[in-house]
Amino acid sequence: MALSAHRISNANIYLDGADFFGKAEEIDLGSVKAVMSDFQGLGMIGLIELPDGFDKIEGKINPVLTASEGQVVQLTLINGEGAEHDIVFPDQDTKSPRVTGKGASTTIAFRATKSGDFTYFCSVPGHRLAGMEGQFIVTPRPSPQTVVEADISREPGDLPPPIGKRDPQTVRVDLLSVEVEGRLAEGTTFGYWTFNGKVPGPFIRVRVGDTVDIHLKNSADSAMIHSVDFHAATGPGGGAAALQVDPGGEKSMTWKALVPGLFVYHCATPMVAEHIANGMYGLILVEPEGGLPHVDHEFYVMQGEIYSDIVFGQHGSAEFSVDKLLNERPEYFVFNGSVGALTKLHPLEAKVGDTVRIFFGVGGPNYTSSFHVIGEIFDKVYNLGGMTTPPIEGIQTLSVPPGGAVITEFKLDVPGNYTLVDHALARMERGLLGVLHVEGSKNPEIYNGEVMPGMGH
Ligand SMILES: [Cu+2]
Repeated sequence: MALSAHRISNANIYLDGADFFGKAEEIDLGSVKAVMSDFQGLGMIGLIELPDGFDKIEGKINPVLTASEGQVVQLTLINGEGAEHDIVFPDQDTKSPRVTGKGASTTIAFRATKSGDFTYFCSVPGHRLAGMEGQFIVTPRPSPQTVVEADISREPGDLPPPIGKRDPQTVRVDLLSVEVEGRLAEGTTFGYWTFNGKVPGPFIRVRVGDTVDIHLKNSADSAMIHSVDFHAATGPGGGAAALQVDPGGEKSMTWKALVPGLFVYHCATPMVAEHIANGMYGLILVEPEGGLPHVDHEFYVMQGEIYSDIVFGQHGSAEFSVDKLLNERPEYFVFNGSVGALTKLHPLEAKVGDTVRIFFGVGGPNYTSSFHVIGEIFDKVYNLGGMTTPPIEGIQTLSVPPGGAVITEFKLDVPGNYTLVDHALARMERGLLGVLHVEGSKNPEIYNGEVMPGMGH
């Protein structure tokens, strides 16, 4: 077993081959101890503890540390005995302060700038010779072809057709967790974690009474464990208790859809908020018996926050910031994963006279949306995504919490552009905007005025 540091920009240290999910755990690696501290809570600091006599190790294997090129590595070194120690990564130009005395510790963070097979060691004279030395492997960045500005935004029309009338059955659902560098905004990319390569994940559609046969695969080039929690499922973790999947692995289970409604699903691997913030959320509709009334268009929209290390609008390759996440200070708010996803890239399209239904959910992970379509009134609303009570009618703005959803329906009477917003409108300035473009004949009886350029047109 080796201590390996996968993508620890937020100080996660993962132990290859150790099943540590869900608990803080001490794992004895023989000569070196790795302590997962406060694993489910804030910080998730991995500790390397040097027990008594560590510097007398002869011929014993020191932990192999791994990271990917460009990633931030954070380590805490704890002194297990009285002598002075430090840890040096000479090829990364990094050296910790010395720690003196039992229990003393130091934390260092550095970016793994070079890829290759390197060593780390203690620079106190004689300690390296005595065995305080280990391997530090930095895997190269993926080739540039895989980090072009991929459009990770799911199109709002990308959802399966209605189920309608049929008997309950078993429905196989395949999800693939993929970590991908994608376009966050013009000139800015972000390291997304996704279901099936897009944000939000695929829209899943079943009917009440169906059994979902979920198969979750984790891409072999993932750095993280991933999982899925269905809010539509009844049982531990909404499935996540049975569906924690290592990179390259696959797990499956079945669960029965007992209650109709629109539900969120999301990755539930610690730090859960990070996995959600990086894009791992989607919606599952459990249709009531007989299905929903016919409409002309159905759209799939989800809201989320992006906690990038670089500020809103700054160009470059943005990395996730755990500090901003924990302080609930997102740089970006987005519909369908990126700035412009529902304006420039994939606007919603309809015609005068059409009826539309928007399946709207909030991945979050932290902010409640005040969902509103400027220039429209929701004729019918399945509030909070519930479908066992009649819809409410004639609604302007909907409060949709993180991990919550809503179904809205309305008819289009007047041509023009209708703007999808969170009516906490400061978020529009951080990227949260969508457009429903409606073509057709004017309807002066309902709206009679000259629309100014750029204003709803
Ligand atoms: Cu995940």
